[in-house]
Amino acid sequence: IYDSMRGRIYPLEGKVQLGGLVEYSEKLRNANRIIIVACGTSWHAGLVGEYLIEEFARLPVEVEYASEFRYRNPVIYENDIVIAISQSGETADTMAAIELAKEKGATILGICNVVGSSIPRLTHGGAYTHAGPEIGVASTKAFTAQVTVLTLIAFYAAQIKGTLSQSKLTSLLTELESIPSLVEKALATNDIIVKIAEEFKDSTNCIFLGRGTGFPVALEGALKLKEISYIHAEGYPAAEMKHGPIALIDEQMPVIVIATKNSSYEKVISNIQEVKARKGKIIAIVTEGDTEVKNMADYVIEIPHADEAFLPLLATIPLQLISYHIAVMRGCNVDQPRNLAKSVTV
Ligand code: F1P
Repeated sequence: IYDSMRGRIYPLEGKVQLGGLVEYSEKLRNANRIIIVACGTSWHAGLVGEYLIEEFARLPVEVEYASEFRYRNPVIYENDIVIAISQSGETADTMAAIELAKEKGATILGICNVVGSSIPRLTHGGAYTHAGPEIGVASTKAFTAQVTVLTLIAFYAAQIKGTLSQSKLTSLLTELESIPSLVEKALATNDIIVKIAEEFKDSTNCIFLGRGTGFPVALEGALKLKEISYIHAEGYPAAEMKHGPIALIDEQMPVIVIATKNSSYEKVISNIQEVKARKGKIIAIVTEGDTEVKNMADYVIEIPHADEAFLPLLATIPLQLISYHIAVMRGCNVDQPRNLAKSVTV
């Protein structure tokens, strides 16, 4: 199905291809729920998918760790759509979660990177991300590619369900075309990130905060730092900080905050103030030209302005670069981190 569908263009103004997923538009129209199953970085992409699909298509989404889902006897209905996300296409827990959902009669769609891997063969249909081979163990470009597909699914489902005005959809699709050049600009933050990495490379802990889709981005930023730099890091929804992690903040604690100009901007500013009041060090990812956060933060990393729907695609890049530079400065092998396997097949 994947290959036979490649090249089909869904009528999102003729601009968007979603591989074999377009075969399932009727299922999508009639589904009461989407369940996303994945592990690790792919699970974080799934969370972004939840926020965007619920926001745009008003379709309930649950995001499950495949390793829990497969063992916990979950409720699965025949008209559920299960989306399995996997870079390698070989993750054992994700495969077992698919088998379980299939037994219950759900429709299984896949988002995978490795063409010809096992998971696409287990699904009814899906889309390949075609992000190219991930040379390193830790998923990076596969993550942004997965998020791109999920963003498109959110737009697609919104169009099918009629939950988004044509003018909003058109403006999002127009902006979508500028994302590659905005990503280039986000990559140009490299120089300031080298300085930040130099200052924080010897940290033993780090907190990542974000709201809305900035929250899964924060989780992913923390995972990358753990995976390749071996620094203990936690990602939190910014407002959850006061329910525990705030106790950890002192002058030694770097706090990386996604503070771009979007619907949660004002609330994030108050979270930054809470950290500053406890002498934490703020590294803020801000929208180009921001002055308010700049006055409060120890460091700012400016990324270009874009609709909130595209925030995860842009804000992820500096976080990946921070982990990369810190890891290199600490002498870690960024491609082959200790104890990690590219495909977790057991
Ligand atoms: C999931 C994953 C990766 C992580 C590492 C171990 O793999 O947790 O996110 O970076 O490589 O496996 P996948 O199902 O997306 O291939």
